[in-house]
Amino acid sequence: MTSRLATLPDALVTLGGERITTSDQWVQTRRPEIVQLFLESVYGKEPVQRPDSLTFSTEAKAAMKGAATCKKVDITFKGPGGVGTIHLLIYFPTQVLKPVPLFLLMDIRGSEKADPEQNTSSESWPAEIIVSKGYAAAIFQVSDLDPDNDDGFQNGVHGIFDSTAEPRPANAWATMSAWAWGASRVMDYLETDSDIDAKRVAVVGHSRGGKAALWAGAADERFAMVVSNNSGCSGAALARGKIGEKLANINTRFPHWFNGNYKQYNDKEDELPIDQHMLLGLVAPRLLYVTSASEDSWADPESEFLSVMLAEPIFHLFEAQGLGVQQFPQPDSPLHGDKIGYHLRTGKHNLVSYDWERFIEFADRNMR
Ligand code: GTR
Repeated sequence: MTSRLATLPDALVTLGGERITTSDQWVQTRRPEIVQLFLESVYGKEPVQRPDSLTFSTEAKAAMKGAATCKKVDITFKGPGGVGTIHLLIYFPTQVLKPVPLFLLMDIRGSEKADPEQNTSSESWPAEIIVSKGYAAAIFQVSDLDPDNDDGFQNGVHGIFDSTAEPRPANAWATMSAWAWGASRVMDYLETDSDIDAKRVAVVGHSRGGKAALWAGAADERFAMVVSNNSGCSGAALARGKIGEKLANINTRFPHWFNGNYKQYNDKEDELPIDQHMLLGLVAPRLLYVTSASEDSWADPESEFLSVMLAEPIFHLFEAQGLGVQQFPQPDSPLHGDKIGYHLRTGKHNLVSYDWERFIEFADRNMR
C-alpha cells in the first residue's frame, strides 16, 4: 500500500479494535458499523424506509415489435409535505420463461432516452440488447425523487418527508441518499411482480447515478448485483490519494449530493472515518461490477481499481476470490472474477453499449 493511503481505515477492524476474520463477524458487527458510518458522515439518514402510503399502479402494452411487453409502473408515496411518484418503465422479453432477471438503470439523463421506441440508438440504455439477452430492462429518473439542484432540500422527497420544525441536521439525508431510497422503493415494487425474479436484480448507475447505485446496492441487500459505471469521486474511487475530482470540488459544485457532515472533510480526506473500498465491501457476498474509462482522469481509474482491490478481503470472508488479479488492466481487457467484475474501457466518461455488453456477460455467468 502506498504511503498516501497510510490513514486508510481497515475495513476488517471494528471501531473497538477487534479484527474480523469470519463472515458472521462481518455480518453481525462490522457491516452494521460501516453502514452507520456512511449514514452519519456521507449520505445522511432517511426519515422513513418503505412508507405505509406506498402504492403501485401499472399499465402494460406490446413494445419492440412484439419482442417485449412494456409496463409503466407508477410508484406513489405520501408524506407530511405532499405526494411523489416514481415513473418506472420496464421492458420484459416476451420469448423467455418468467420470472426473468432484471437490470435497473437509475437514470440521470432525462426521460426522452427512456423510451426505446423513440430512441433506438440510446447507447446509455440499450433496452433492446438487454431484452434480447433474456433480461428485463427497467429505468427510472432519479429526478423523480429529487431534482438535481441545490434548493435547500425544499422539493422532492426531502420536501415530502422532512420535518420542518427544526434546522436541518448535519446528518440529514441528501440527494444521493434520496436517489438510492428511490431504487429501494422500485425494489419494493419488483418484489410484487411475478414476471420478475426479484432475487436477480442488478442496479446500475453512471457517474452521479453510479455513486447513487453503489449506495443503493450497498445499503439494500435485496439487490443481487451492483454496477458502478465511471462513478469516481465519492463513488468507487478512494477519497484518499485520489487525483482529479476531490471532496472539496464535489462538495462545492454539488453541495446537495451529500450530507452536511461530509463537508467537514474537504481537504481533510485523511480524517474520514471511512473510505470507498468499504462501500464496495458492503456489497459482499453479492455481485459487484465497477468500470472506468481510460480518458476519465477526473474520476481517476486507478483509484477506482485500487478501491476494488481493497474491497476484496471482505469478499474473501465469504470464500469468494474476487478479481484474483493485482495489476491494473489494459484498456478493453475486462476482468470477470469470482463475484467481482472490473473493466477499463477505452474512451471518455460515458455509459455505452460496450459497458452494457460486459455487464450482461458477467450477469450471464453469475446471476443466472
Ligand atoms: C461531474 C462530477 C462527477 C460526476 C459527473 C456526472 O461533473 O464532478 O462527480 O458525477 O459530473 O455525474 O456526470
